[in-house]
Amino acid sequence: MTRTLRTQVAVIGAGPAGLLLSQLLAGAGIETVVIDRKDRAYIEGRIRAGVLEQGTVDALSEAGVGDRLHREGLIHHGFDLCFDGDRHRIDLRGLTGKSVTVYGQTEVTKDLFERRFAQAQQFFLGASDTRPEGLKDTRPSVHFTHKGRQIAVEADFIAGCDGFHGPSRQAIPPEVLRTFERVYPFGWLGIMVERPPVSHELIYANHARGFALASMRSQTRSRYYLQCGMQENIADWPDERFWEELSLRLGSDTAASLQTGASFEKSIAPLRSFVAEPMRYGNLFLAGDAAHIVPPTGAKGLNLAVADVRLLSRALIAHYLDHNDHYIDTYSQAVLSRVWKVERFSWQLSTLMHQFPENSPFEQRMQRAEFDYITGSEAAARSIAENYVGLPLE
Ligand code: RFL
Ligand code: PHB
Repeated sequence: MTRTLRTQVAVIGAGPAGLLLSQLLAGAGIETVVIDRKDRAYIEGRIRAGVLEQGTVDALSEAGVGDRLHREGLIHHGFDLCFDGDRHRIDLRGLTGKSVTVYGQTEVTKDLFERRFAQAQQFFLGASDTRPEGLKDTRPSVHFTHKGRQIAVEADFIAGCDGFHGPSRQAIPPEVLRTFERVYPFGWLGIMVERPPVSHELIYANHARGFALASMRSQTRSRYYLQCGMQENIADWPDERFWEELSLRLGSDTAASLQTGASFEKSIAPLRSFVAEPMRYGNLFLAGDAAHIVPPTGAKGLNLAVADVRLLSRALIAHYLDHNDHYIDTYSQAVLSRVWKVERFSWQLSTLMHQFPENSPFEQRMQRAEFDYITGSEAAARSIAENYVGLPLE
């Protein structure tokens, strides 16, 4: 027998997009039910993003989950680009007046979960076979199995915040949905280590052996990435090999300060640019990775998900509180206009900073010329900086 529940907004996905949307709507007195296929510990442990734009920090603060972020987040006023050993600082604050905050996605989701649980949010975690249905109806619904029971959640709207592989985007008929994609011919091999970072700011390096990134989560915990082949196996990357390769790519001056140790997480992520249009179909709205993916080079994925949710929450709040559907009707268009700009930046920085197997000497010279332009022109550096700190919401 199916148990049927009724809510205002059914949210599929309890990643940062779904949790924040639920939290923002709760602040306006709008009821949500959140459904995810994974459990809380799994979601909180998923190591991903590390850099938050000011707009993301503001959104989390407004949602009432900014306390620990303000206490523990590291404010960064710049970062380094390094090309064939030449290192250049992008002075974010000097060029834009803004900064970014280093605070892990794991911590963002922990803060959001804690808040949603404290407010007795209705969650169905560990759900399987989730299916959004009746998207063009006035009462769409989400069906799934939870602890062996069939559940149907009837809602006014469904928010598809279920990431790249989730069912929401797939529920949009193929003749309506248009997708755009670029898959990069390499991945990122990432490790986490309980050691102080090699530098107090992030370093993005393009070396003849491939890209490297020196990042961090705190003053004592570092996150490093190496460009690697798509077919590579983690088992072929014992820590010693990782440190050796990272030292080569960062260059001897930087590597001299590198504190190595045993990694406690190691994974390979593919790099992809992807956009699905439109982001609304009937009463289904897509937000975050469900609608778009950026390669991680610009640190934009989580920030983009938060920006979507800010616009979606505004649209739903205007619908319920002001009986105004203007923002609902313009949601897809407004979000996509910003999404494409962020896609462009992430693609540009990825193209500049990686070794592409297919690159001819011409493309290599183009990369070098672009790096020299950025380091020699304040206008070019400011363009990088204004994108990195985050474009305005609209
Ligand atoms: P998420 O986080 O993927 O959450 C989606 C949720 O939906 C659930 N789900 C389902 N639920 C029910 N039924 C189903 N059938 C379902 N299928 C899936 C999933 O379990 C999950 O809980 O998407 P969301 O919320 O849109 O958030 C997006 C971000 O997670 C993502 O964009 C970032 O992590 C990307 N990213 C980075 N973003 C940044 O802003 N700054 C960074 O520094 C940064 N670094 C990164 C990154 C992503 C990385 N990887 C591994 C892809 C570094 C890496 C290595
Ligand atoms: C990270 O710390 O995981 C990180 C930082 C910057 C990026 C991507 C990932 O551009």
